Amino acid sequence: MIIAVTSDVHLGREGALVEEFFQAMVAVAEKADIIVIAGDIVENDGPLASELFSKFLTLAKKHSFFEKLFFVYGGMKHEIKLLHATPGLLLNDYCLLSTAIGRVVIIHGNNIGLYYNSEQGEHAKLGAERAKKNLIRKPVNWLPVIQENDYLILGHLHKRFYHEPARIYCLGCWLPTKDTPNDTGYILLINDRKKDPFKALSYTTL
Ligand SMILES: [Mn+2]
Repeated sequence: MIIAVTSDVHLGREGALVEEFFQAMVAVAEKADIIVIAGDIVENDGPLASELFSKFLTLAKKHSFFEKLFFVYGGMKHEIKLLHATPGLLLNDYCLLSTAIGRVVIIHGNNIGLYYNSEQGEHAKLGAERAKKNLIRKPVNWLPVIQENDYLILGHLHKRFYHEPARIYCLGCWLPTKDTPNDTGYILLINDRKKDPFKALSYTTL
């Protein structure tokens, strides 16, 4: 199984890499069995965000990947409103996949004690590790009980890293970041048949 995951596109926000995102999705869609958007696909439910979101869905239908899409809720009520107004979408608070490498749990991350902007660099890794440990110790009612062996894939921080020992992958975003270009414009591919299952693809090389 090949899972494509990305998050925090923020369609409708000034500077968001919209065309780059569209093109990258078309490029990876063929390879992927499922495409998970882990929250914050849109900035709000305003006219620009709505228009760009419709454009994305039209593109998905045209290139035959609409049926592969799965949306995980992000951190904003406006987004949920827009997603709910669109018929035929697969939506949930999380995406849980049983794969050959074990369970892969994809959530946005805003409501598990991950703080945007307060956790940078190595601290982001530690913050994510702490959040996962908390979920294991104190399960929450909107998620399956998380186990240590689960791979946890997160958005929200707008940072991109793989914390391998803790089995946590943070996805980055589609907003321009001058200082840390490594965070912007990536799609994570998880191939559960490979020895090295995680591979991040940049839109610049797709
Ligand atoms: Mn975001």
